[in-house]
Amino acid sequence: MKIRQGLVKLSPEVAEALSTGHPVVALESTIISHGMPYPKNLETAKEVEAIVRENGAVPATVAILDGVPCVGLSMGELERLATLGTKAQKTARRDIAHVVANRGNGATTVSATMFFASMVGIHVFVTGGIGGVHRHGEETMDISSDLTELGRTPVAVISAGVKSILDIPRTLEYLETQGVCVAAYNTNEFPAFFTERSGCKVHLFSLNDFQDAICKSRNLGHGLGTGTLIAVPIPKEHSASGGLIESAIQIALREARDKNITGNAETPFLLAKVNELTGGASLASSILLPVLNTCSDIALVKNNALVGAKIAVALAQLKE
Ligand code: PSU
Ligand code: MN
Repeated sequence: MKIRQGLVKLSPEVAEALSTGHPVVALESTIISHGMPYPKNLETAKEVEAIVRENGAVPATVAILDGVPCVGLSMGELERLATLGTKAQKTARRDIAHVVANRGNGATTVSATMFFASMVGIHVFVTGGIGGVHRHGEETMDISSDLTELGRTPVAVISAGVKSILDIPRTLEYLETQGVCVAAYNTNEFPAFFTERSGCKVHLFSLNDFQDAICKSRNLGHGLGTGTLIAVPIPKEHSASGGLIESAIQIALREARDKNITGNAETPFLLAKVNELTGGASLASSILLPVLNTCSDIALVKNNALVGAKIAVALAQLKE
């Protein structure tokens, strides 16, 4: 691993883990800055890091602070990012150069986090949900750069799938075009984030399969070079609250269709409507993102952290 001095800052713990082959799990930071209000965001970020540690891996939260891309944040840095909230710039791949050049503070999305993870040699990355193809994306071309990143960066992304406010079947089509291996954890159906089922079939993987497939995709020829998307279905104990949110999403989608609300007006409409229907607290900030960060979101990201840490540990053992 060769990183030009000063380009990316590794925390001492992450640097040590990478140099000794200890398992490391990357974590994104848009979920912290834009996904939840302070102090819930800080609390959740700390809990997710703790779950990764408890399961034998080192967490590496990625963010750009004062123009310096950081892989692994200290408690002070995590606190700073959490209090900055939406003042930190939501940073996807295309925004990286701008934030760095302006010595700004950037919260990395899935695409930017994958980029930095891969750059420093981290192969496993955990998040809540990834971006996808928006509904009516065939007209608006609103397709998250998370999908193209998965097509070009060899990192395994563990998530709960894609929220149904997005177009799940088209998201999977697009990932197929990008050559991305999409798998679900212990099932052959891609989950719909808040519910176990989307109706879309994908590869079924168990823990051992992941280990094998991630390694093989890296080692085949010059490496496939693509990422892997691993979707973990919502745990049974949260399926009741997840189901309620999903029903609210379906009602909101119907209303948007009836009122002919489309294009970039649709996501804010859906989020506000679901918030109203579920009596969700403080979702105002999430209007900025195609996300609904609720209690179920937090439960999901924690569950993904557990699975991701296990995959990272299994991968590290395989290399020995
Ligand atoms: N989906 C979620 N929660 C999130 C995001 C997506 O359920 O927090 C965030 C992630 O950081 C993801 C980004 O990478 O939104 C995608 O944004 P866009 O659609 O603008 O590419
Ligand atoms: Mn977009």
